Amino acid sequence: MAKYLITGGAGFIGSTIADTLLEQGQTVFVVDDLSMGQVKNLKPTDQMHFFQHTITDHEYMNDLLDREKFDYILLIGAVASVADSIADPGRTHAVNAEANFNILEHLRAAKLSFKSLLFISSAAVYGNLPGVPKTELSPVEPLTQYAVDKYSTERNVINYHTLYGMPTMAVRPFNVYGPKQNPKSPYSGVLSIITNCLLNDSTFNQYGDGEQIRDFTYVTDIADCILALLQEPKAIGQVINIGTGNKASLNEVIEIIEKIAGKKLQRKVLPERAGDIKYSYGDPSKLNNLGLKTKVDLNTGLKKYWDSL
Ligand code: UD2
Repeated sequence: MAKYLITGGAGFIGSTIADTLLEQGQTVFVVDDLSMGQVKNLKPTDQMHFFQHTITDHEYMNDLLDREKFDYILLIGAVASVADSIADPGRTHAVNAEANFNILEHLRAAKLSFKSLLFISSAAVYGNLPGVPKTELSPVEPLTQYAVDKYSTERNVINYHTLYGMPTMAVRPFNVYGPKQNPKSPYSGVLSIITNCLLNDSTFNQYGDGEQIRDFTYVTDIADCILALLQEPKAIGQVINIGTGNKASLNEVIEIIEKIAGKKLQRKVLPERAGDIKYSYGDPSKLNNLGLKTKVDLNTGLKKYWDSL
């Protein structure tokens, strides 16, 4: 059995991955400052080691890496929202860029060996340039601090493979949804905000005309692909989109959820949000060519998500 480090492991995606690893009998170390993550997301088993700490404490992270000698490292801890990064670019940079750079650089300088490291970048790096679906070779246009930091860390992660031979990789998930996404923050993913509004009969603030396009991807699909990629030698040194390859407008998604919930969403239409991307969906061929693909379609995923609430 192997030893995994998950930064941000108490959060939405990180804790979903941790659940799967614990089921496999692996040992999981989580570092999370609980700014978005929640202790209740973590299964309290002997194999789970939780440290409530910020990844921006470089000395702390370096000591942990030296001491524990992880087999696999998952860099998931992040200011997870585009809007949040616009509100606080300084903190975003410290968490999403500097903390990850410190980890990479410490692994190199201290000559720590590990089996593989995966960084969760984002489809947000593609920005608003024309040309969809996005492939990994599409030009990038990081429009916000969130996207800039995701892109720069992604480059570092790949360069530490090409320059120093480290077994690293990065993925660009499209919009992730599903159980455990924290709806309390106004900066949470749109689907958790919508379901929360439906449950509480509160009004949903819709930014723009609702015709923005996204590829909504179910969280267990993201988790399964990530865990498979960690074991895939062909993924080393690569940047890989993770998405379904299907697209839906916000209006379409709302229509599906309304049917599932059996009620209408009250909406207030506001101007488009600064830094927002209009059309975001990708081509998952590179993932598929490695024998991996998402399994949960939007109708099934939204039903599963609604039933979990
Ligand atoms: C999401 C992820 C981000 C990144 C990216 C990759 C979240 C919070 N953000 O950014 O981490 O990986 O996808 O593609 O999951 N909207 C409303 N009302 C609201 C909230 C959102 O109308 O209350 C709109 C928003 O203006 C946008 C769309 O819904 O057009 C999706 O917004 P989002 O914040 O869920 O995600 P996005 O695509 O900015």
